[in-house]
Amino acid sequence: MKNFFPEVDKVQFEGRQSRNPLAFRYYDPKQVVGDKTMEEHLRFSMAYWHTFTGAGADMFGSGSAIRSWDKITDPMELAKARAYAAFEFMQKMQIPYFCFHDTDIAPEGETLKETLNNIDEIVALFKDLMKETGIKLLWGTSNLFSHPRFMHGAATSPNADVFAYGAARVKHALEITKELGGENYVFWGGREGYETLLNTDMKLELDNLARFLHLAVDYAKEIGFTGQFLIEPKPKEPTKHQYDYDVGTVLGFLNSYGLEKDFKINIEANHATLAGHTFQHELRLARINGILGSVDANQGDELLGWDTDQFPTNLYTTTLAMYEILLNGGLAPGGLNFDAKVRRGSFEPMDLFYAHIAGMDAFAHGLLAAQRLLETQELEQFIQERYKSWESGIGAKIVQGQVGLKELSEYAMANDQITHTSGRQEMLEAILNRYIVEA
Ligand code: XLS
Ligand code: CA
Ligand code: CA
Repeated sequence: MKNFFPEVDKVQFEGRQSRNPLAFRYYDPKQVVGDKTMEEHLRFSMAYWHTFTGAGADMFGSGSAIRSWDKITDPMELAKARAYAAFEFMQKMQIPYFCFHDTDIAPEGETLKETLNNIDEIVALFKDLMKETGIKLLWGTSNLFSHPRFMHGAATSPNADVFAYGAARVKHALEITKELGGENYVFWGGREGYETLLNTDMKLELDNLARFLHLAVDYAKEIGFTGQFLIEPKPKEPTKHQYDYDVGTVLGFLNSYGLEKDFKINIEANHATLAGHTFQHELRLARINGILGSVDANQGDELLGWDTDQFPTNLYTTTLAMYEILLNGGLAPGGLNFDAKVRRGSFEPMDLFYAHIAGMDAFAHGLLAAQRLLETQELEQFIQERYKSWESGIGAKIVQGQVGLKELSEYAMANDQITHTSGRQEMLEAILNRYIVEA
């Protein structure tokens, strides 16, 4: 294997006392936490697009990142060099999974056929590198949003030719995901939404989106792809309104179109906050509905109203996320995919290491705090006590469907002096802080 990162050896666990920025202080892959090792709980994945094709460009400036492979001018040779660099990076970081869009890995050709051939060539190289390193594919996807042909959407385009083109891409992306043993397949509706209702047939667009997803499910069955299908909600950006707005919206959509058995949800932290929810809210809603499938681990910035895709370093958030994930019984076959990019000013290759270490340690720390919180049941006991009026008396009768409005009215007449107990929010927040500090 080539050596694109000669400055770094394998990043190892050194423990809390370590001051080595190229070591893990919390993430110890083989440490057993509850019933699994950290590695099994966390199932970390690297996002190929941010870490190996992103260059730090933004609306106001071009790419700033220094990447030695970017000197290569032939597009296919560049794609191959990136693949070698990516597997070297993941190996050194002890990251067991990766995710990619078809367009991340190979250049676009003159024709659809040529584009798919370019992708296939890199897929063959991935296959070898995966075999050599043991690194696996968490999920594959097709990018149906960057190219101008998708300006009005893909599955929801007013132009049926675009629907057909998108279908061809998904067909191929499913085939390569299967070829690489991908454990999931993601749909993020990048341009599946609208800019204005003045030009939009919303009913036809939603029906077509459902048709598109049904076609994918049918084709997966046909070729024997058994990975989990995931939808990744996002409320806006790039479109003003995205049809996969948030978990609640996607849940309703899946149920209305008979897709609920075939899909789970890939929740991205920054998309949750863009939708005006906490990350924990989205995880909770998916979990209690049995559709929490996977996570795009990142964070937004409270002061910026867009999708900043920052590395997750907020322990409060990672702890609450891991709490939901543990209550979900884990994420497998999903995982924690770092859909995160280093800041434009963090332009050196070393920053890729520091960023992933920060994210992995933040989630490992969160896992330890959450596991402890579940073991002591401090929160769960409080919640159980808070809802105890539902376990007996009138509460139990309501739950069991034994009373109607008439009986409830009679009960209320005789019990109209209501007593409450405190919600103790501040006390609970202090308890949570204690678990995080002590983990
Ligand atoms: C963009 C999305 C995208 C999906 C995969 O905001 O996060 O990267 O995860 O298409
Ligand atoms: Ca994402
Ligand atoms: Ca994002």
